[in-house]
Amino acid sequence: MSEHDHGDDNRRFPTDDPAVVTCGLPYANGDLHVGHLRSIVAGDVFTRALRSVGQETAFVCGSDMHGAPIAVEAEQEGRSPREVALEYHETYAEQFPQFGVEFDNYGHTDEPENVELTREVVRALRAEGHLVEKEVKVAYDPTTEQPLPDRFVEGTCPYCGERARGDECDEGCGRHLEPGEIEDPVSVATGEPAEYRLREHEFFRLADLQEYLQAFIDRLEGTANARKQPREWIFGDLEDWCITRDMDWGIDYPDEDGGHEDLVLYVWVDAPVEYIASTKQYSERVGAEAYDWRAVWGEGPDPELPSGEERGPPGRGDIVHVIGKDIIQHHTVFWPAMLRAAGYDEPRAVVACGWVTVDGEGLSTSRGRAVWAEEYLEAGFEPDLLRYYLTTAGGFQDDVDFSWERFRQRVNDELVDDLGNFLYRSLLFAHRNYGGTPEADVSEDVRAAVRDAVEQFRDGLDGYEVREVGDAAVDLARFGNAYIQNNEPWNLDDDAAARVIRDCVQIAKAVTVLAEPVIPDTAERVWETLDEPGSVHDATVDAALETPPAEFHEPAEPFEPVDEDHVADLAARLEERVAESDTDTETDGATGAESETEDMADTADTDADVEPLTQERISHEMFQELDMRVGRIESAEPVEGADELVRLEVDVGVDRRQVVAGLQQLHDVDDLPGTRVVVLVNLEKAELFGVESNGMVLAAGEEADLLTTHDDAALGGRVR
Ligand code: B3M
Ligand code: ZN
Repeated sequence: MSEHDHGDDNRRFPTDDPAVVTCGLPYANGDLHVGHLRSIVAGDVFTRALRSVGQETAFVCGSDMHGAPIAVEAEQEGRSPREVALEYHETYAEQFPQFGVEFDNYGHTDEPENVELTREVVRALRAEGHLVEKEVKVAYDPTTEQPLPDRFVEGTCPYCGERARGDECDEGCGRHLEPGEIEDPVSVATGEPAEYRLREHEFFRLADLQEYLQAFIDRLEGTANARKQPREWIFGDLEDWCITRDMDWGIDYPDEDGGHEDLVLYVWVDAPVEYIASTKQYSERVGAEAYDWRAVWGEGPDPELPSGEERGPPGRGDIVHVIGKDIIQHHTVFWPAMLRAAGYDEPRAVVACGWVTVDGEGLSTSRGRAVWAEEYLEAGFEPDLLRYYLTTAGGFQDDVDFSWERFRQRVNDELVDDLGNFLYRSLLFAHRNYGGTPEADVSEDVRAAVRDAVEQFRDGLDGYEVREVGDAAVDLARFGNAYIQNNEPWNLDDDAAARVIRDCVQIAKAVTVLAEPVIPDTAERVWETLDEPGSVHDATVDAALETPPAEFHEPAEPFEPVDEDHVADLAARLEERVAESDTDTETDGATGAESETEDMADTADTDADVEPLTQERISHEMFQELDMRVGRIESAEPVEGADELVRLEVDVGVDRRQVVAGLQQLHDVDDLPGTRVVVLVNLEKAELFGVESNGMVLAAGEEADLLTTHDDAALGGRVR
């Protein structure tokens, strides 16, 4: 078992059941950019990796056609939402494969399969008694007399006070907002203040599923953010969720009783159902013997079973959702509640990635601060390079920064110098001197190194850490480079040289197999050089230790270095675009809502994984001023009204301290008591959300890994 962040009871892949990997559906209202590509490529890498450990799996997605964002865009263009959405959908369907993303099915939410399945789910929710009708305040445009759902209205977030758009506090606390919640609503179309009027809507009583969700979240696998963040909601008051909207564009609310003909379903009802619909389409195309969607998703609504209580234990399909971290709530609260109530199986894992920033600042399509899919391809770069960058630039939950210069550096240092160089020099040596794989046995050391790399790859997969999957191949190639260097086969006699080269060819083959998920095109070319039968796509990790062909072709350099001037041009173009859009928005009178991230620009070309080391030194005296003590957490509870903060009581031997720490999203609050920690006790006091914090608990990295002691240092003992 690995040390990664998956519970000990995780089953390892492959399982005996078919799996499905899904990616968050892109809204069909804008061009694809690196932000979309990060999670979509990750889904593709994850799927390929699953297949290479022998897991049967489907990989599905689709375009999200409904919802206010598309209706807004269509209105601005004076076209119908369907027309606009279909156009984007077709572009996406074409562009994903250009990045090596091979969905088994790419559908869209406006297709009949999804419409039908969605309505069936809603009918099941009603049959199970989970729907209630309520009057709510809905924003209205007083001039046009039109209701203003979701993105048609902007205002202030009632939770954090930031500017918010419709159903989402996208610049502040990130919460989902219910209709009527936004304060000081303004119509997006007219810029005029909106009014609130009472309207009748359908609500899903999530509290009915609360007990189920509490057990579900304990079982859920995936990244820590997806497993921890929802606990706050699931263990708090689960409010009713409004599932209808006053709009024309969307799936009609299945209104058998009449009175609600004018309502459509909220986009977040039908969007995730496309995961099922898309799997079903795939299954129907290849036949249920080849892949049965019901084996993954379960039986679905059962008309014979009117009451949820009679439902059996929850089914557990091997369903893995790969998403962006902004939609964790939808995938860990609303969606599993819908699935459960409708008799479908629940997700096994939710894997949520961080943002992509560009040159150290938030990606912003409206401000031109984005790298577009089309732009990248037009610049003539191989898709593999960007796949590698996005997959391995940081931990999956971390934000990853893209800059053209950093792109050049990483491609040239890691892909060209490490991976490419190893493959090229070892296969060229083998080809020139032996015409292929020399006859010799692979050494035990090299076998062990290959086995370790395979284990690293598997651990990455089982721990839902896509970067590790990518790193396994590059790390092994680095080992290979060092191996050649240390053994100097060019100075050895024939027999000894043959043994070293035999080892290197084996490493090269293993690297190729392990690299396939991240850089499939390159891996395929090397596979062909090796004259291996079939496609590396179909090879499993077992092939890493199988003997390569005795004869193979002369290799070519696997990667071309990225040229400095080329990326400088691209960077300049990007900068210009942002500057132009800044002057545009300034003349519009808009405020710089993203200015808080501006000072990060200086760090843009440093390593996105790790902060650079501080250069200025401090004196020993200064260090002595930090009074750090061994402590033990005695109690922990969430701070009311704060998403991240926990109030801790910490015993520091000579005193008991109340400390407020940002641990709520990253740790099980209930598990904290008993943990030994290191506390900075002479930090000035602070007040957070009305709670005094008297000290600081030390933690490392993005996941707030708590610093502890390993033997039994006494409480209150000084840390030096
Ligand atoms: N269409 C896009 C987003 O909010 C949204 C995802 C749907 S996934 C079911 O990231
Ligand atoms: Zn907010």
